Amino acid sequence: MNILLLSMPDSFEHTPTLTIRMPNGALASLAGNIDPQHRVAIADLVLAQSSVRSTIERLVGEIRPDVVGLSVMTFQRSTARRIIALVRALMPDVRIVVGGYDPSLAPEAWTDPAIGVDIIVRGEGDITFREMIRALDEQRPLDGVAGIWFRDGGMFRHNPQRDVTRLNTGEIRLPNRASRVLAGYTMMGRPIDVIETSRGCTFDCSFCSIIEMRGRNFHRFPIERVIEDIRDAAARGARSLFIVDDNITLDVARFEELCTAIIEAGLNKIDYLVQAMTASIAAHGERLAPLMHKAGFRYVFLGIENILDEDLAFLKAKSKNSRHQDGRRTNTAVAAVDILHRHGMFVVGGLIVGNPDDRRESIAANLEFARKYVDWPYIQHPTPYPGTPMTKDFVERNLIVNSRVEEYDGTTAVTRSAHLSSEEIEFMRWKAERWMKVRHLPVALRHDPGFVLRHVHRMMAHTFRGTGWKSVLGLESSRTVFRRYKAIREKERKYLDWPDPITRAEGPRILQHHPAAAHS
Ligand code: B12
Ligand code: SF4
Repeated sequence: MNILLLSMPDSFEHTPTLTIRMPNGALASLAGNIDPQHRVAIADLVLAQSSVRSTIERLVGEIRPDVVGLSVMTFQRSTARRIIALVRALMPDVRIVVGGYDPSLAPEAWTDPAIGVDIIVRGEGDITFREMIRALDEQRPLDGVAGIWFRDGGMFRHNPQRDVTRLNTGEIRLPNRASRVLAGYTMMGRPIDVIETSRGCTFDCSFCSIIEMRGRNFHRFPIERVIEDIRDAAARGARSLFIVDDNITLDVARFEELCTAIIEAGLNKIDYLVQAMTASIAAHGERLAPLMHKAGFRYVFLGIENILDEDLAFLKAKSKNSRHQDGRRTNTAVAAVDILHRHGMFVVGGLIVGNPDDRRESIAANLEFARKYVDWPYIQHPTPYPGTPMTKDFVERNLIVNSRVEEYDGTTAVTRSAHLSSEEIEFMRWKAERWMKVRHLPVALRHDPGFVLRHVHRMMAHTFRGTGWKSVLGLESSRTVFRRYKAIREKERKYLDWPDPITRAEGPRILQHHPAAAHS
């Protein structure tokens, strides 16, 4: 069979796609796990953001796919529907499969016949997709494939869920990077790829989709398999690797073992990026951080979430961000940042501001923390993704003000707090964050001088979208610039000129009335 796998072009706001364009790890894993007689092509559409329609038309013409699979996050829903409609117009009989976080956790959003989806893969896809393709190829019924919903006449049949896969058995084969058909993955000019070393997490932060997606569990790939995977990525040119694990720092001893294996294999010339918990780094950093540095780790995305206890309690992220010290629980963010800095690494600071009880001072305190401690801000607003406990809280408190899911990109405030409007929350973050990003420029310049010198004006233009000579001279307020930025961002969300078959708003239930307090 001919299979075309697509990831969506919609990108986030934290960095311009000019500087970072990463492959979608899920698609290479799916491609590596289908039977070898099938022909598979992967197109990460972030590499063709300005030519999505023509790229799809070309690929569909060249590949003549029997199956098209799309990997979709919630904020990419509308783009995915347009792409499906375009593909259907080009090949009316093609089978359309959707997977990833949104179809897994909000499958009912994909069943409307107008959208044109045939099969929804829920949860881990590697084995499910393999079995599904086998069934389609052998023209067997799909009822035997666990983990899918599929169209049967006018309705969707719901097959039983599939258990999460143990990763130490070899059942999940290595990713197939050779099937990627578009080029241009980059991290500031260095070719970048992604690898996985484990899946799952045993925490249950209220904003995170992972628990609803796969339950509370943690499975590890054998270290030798990870090294083989890194070798494959490096052989294909990667000089930078993002480790996409949900929470690699759950098993620190194994993480240390991995660093040692990377060093021994001579794979430590690569720049590694990884996500980590502050509590693990604070508790084990004195041993772990030097090893990480030696292994090539450069950026650590720290899930700080919030520095205020009451917000951490709401986010259910207190235990992963604190430790017992001198008879009381203390926040571990500062200690973690300090250890990473002392060992030559940079901190991408993940914070969430705009929680239900946030006042101006609580947001300002978090922004001040970011200004003082983090190297690159990754500050988001609580976003009601399907299936998270936090979404339920926001619905119950009537705090969701925006149901246009294409704006659920993390940096658009779509909820308000009991004291501040969504616009005010977003304005505060936007205003502070731009300048934090400028501060990191010299570091980037030292590491990648050629790239930065060539592109600095475009990097700055992205960070300061909406700014003009009048604002530089102080002749217009930052509110005016913010509104202009919002209008630009709105336009950027239109990735292809093909109509969306569904036009109604569809987020969780939204607020009916705005209390006066919303503009304090
Ligand atoms: C790594 C990661 C990133 C990396 C992505 C690097 C990359 N290019 O791959 C970075 C840091 C850049 C990132 C950014 C964002 N992310 Co992110 N990210 C993750 C993380 C940690 C792991 C995802 C991953 O690669 N897993 C490994 C792969 C193998 O597993 P997988 O993606 O689940 O894929 C499996 C199945 O889902 C399924 N599957 C997936 N696609 C398909 C397609 C088909 C056809 C089939 C059959 C099956 C299938 O099969 C796969 C193999 O088993 C998750 C989860 C978490 N713990 O936070 C969040 C997560 C996916 N991110 C999320 C979001 C929202 C974002 C951002 C919008 C910002 C933000 N708010 O965090 C941006 C947007 C990115 C963009 N497009 O611009 C959300 C998605 C929620 C939702 N409902 O949409 C998650 C779940 C985090 C959360 N908030 O809970 N992210
Ligand atoms: S520790 Fe990270 S992966 Fe685990 S539940 Fe919290 S945010 Fe999600």
